[in-house]
Amino acid sequence: MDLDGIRAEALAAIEAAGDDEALQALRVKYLGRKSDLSAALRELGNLDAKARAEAGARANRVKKAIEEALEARGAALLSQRAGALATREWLDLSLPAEAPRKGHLHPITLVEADLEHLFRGMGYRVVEGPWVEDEFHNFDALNIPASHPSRDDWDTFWLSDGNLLRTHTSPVQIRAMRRFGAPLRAIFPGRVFRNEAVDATHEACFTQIEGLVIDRDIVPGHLFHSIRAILSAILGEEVEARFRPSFFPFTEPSFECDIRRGGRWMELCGMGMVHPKVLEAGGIDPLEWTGFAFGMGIDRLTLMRYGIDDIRWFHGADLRFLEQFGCA
Ligand code: FA5
Repeated sequence: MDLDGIRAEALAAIEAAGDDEALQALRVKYLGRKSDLSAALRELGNLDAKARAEAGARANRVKKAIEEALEARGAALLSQRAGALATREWLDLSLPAEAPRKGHLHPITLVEADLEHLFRGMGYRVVEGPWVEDEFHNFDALNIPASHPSRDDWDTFWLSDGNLLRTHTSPVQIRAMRRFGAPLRAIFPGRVFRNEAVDATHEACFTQIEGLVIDRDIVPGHLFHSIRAILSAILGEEVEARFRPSFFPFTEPSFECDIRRGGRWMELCGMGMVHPKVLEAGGIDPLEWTGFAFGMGIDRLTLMRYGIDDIRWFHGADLRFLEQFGCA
């Protein structure tokens, strides 16, 4: 084939090549050792000097043209691929990001956090106890032996292994006394469980915050003052609180605190001076140390704080209720 024919055919084929593999095959076909161009170059030796120089120069121009065409087509194919990739995986980094959907704290958690903050400011440490308790910590060590009728006041969820879901946060009193000894100033917030009929002010799973202060010469006045200080910090001064005598096996004397808002009284908190038997069970000498303890219902405090009429809203699935407590 003549050189012009080789060149025309090669350039047309290169222009039509669809990918790198086809281009490589064309490179071999038109520039390889067995190509027509190589054969033509080999034949140059048979020509006389002048014709050889002329034909050699022509052959080299054809070779160069083919090489350039191969390179140009290769570059074109590469930019085609890059263009396709850019279309497929297009990303505009200047667009504003979609804001993530933010959750927020549950109203009970908000009140619990405020309580913890206030108590920490008064020098209390925060201690948590287990939800699954044993009979000893939940009852016996709190001066409630098996035969004692007051055990029936707590409708207990018993577990098959003899343990139970704690019915109040008071068992943590024993754990904390044994762990830290006296003097002690601590709160124990957390979930408690009772197999109880649910209504507007009673849940089967609710949250308490227990407080325990052990020191020398503690008197009920310390207790009343502390409770009033906390309540007015959480609810504001306009809340009325009253203390009345009550009974708990683990405190003597015992009291209950009710609060009133909007004309309605609600029982909020059990409390009293720690019973000597409980101090003993906690490994603390009742002749040397005295103390007060209280157990407050955080769910009820939250009802009062936000003017909510029914405790069942807290664990219902209605997000319209919960979303009112998110920050804007
Ligand atoms: C107790 O649980 C005692 N452990 C409190 C205590 C601690 C007394 C330390 C003395 C010393 P009581 O069962 O009354 O007591 O519960 C305490 C508070 O938890 C109640 O005043 C109330 O605010 C809240 N509470 C009780 N039952 C429920 C319930 N079913 N749903 C929501 N809140 C409840």
